[in-house]
Amino acid sequence: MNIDIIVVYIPRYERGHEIHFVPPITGIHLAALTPASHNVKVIHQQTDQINFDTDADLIALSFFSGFAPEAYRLAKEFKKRGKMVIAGGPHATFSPKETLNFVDSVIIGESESVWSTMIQDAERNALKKIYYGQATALENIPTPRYDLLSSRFFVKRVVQATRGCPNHCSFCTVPTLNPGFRTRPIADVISDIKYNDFRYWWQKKVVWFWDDNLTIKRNYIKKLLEEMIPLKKWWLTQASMDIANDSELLDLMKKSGCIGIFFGIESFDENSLKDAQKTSNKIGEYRKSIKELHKRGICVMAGFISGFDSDSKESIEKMAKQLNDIGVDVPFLSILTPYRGTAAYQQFLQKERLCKGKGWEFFNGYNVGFIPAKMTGEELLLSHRKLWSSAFSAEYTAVRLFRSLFTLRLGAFLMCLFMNVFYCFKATTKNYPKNFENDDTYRDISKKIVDIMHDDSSNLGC
Ligand code: B12
Ligand code: SF4
Repeated sequence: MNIDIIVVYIPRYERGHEIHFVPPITGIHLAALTPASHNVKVIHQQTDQINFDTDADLIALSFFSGFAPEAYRLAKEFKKRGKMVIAGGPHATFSPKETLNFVDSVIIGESESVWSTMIQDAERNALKKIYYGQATALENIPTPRYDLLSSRFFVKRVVQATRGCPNHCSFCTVPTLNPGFRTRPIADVISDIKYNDFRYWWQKKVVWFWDDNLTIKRNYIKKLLEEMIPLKKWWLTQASMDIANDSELLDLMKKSGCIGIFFGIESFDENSLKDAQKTSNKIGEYRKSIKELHKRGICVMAGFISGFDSDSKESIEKMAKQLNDIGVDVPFLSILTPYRGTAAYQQFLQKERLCKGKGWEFFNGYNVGFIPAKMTGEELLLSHRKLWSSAFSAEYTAVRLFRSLFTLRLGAFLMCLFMNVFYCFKATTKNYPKNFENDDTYRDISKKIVDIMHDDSSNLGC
């Protein structure tokens, strides 16, 4: 059977990305799990054209909530051409009933336990409507099919060593999507890291862990890092801020080639952190924690969210300076987005604060899909854009780059330089985050689902 796995995407900037930095792991992981008797292609809509006249028998769509309207558009086009269409990923998992309006079959949760059964059923033309994936042990996971990635991705080696996170941040679906914290055998992870059939030196050098929270289980991460030392790679991941108190871990991170850590700092406001149930973040320690990473030359990337109930226009706009003051090297600035499967979603639903009539395209992390507490949705959007523009202004970018020249090791500096220039270029050429109020591409498709998208009976088992 011919299978096209499509990782769906809607550009989140007005003119898209100038360069495609790092790919998702989902498509190339599913391709690696596919029995060798099938022909599989992985199409990342972010970089590749969609071919509706493909010879594929089965179209497998993976998508986040913000990309659901495009996934539904693709599904309609493929169905028109007589293809079998299936869907999985975070959106289909939490909105299976809605997704089934457009596709033949949906997988809820992780797919390792059911992917080959699903393919067999498709071959027999006997797909079930719903497949329930179990969160299984992460043994025998094959190396992702890096060979199927478009040459347009700058970095290619994305790896996953663990799944899940023991924390329960109110806006995050990880605890429900990937229940429990599970680790892969270290030998398997090392074998992914040793895959080296890439064209450019940086693609051979960089290992990007797409884990939810890689450093949680200290014994495991320390063993993994010991094994990574002789490989002389440059690696990055996301972690909780409390790692800053574990100097043994930080030293090992440095020794094994860590160049970047992403922290979800989220906010400079105590009440917002409480709202977010982000108990591990201590505002008074932000600067000191970042310094601990800088001491080892590691670049600190950090996520900040605008739109918590305590946020005002002023507090949001102020963050551009605050994040520079505490030493963040690369900021990621998003708008609070209540995804299905989170505590935040339940709260907004109960308080009738979800915007009726706004489709899932508003749930891409850069638009407003709920009613904020202290301002209007338009004001929140405007404050976020002001924050984004000033954080990536030439002035603030120069401050970060100048500091990083003296604090970061080579790989970390190069990455910091690259990412800051990437965002600063967007800001100075006015390639802003896309505002869906001004874009009606998905209006018709979204109109069809706005009545059911927040209907809780659409959730069939998560
Ligand atoms: C790595 C990651 C990223 C990376 C890579 C993005 C990407 N496109 O993959 C980066 C940092 C760029 C990123 C960015 C964002 N992310 Co992100 N990210 C993750 C993370 C931590 C891991 C995902 C992953 O690779 N897992 C490993 C792979 C192997 O598993 P998987 O994708 O879940 O797929 C499994 C199953 O879902 C299933 N499956 C998936 N698709 C399909 C399709 C078919 C047909 C089948 C059969 C099965 C199947 O099979 C797989 C194996 O079990 C998740 C958290 C999580 N636990 O999911 C958040 C997560 C996916 N991200 C999320 C969000 C919101 C975003 C942003 C919008 C954040 C923002 N505010 O900007 C941006 C969007 C950017 C973009 N361009 O896509 C949300 C999505 C929620 C939702 N309902 O949509 C998640 C769940 C985190 C959360 N907050 O809850 N992210
Ligand atoms: S620490 Fe990160 S992965 Fe874990 S629940 Fe919070 S946001 Fe999600």
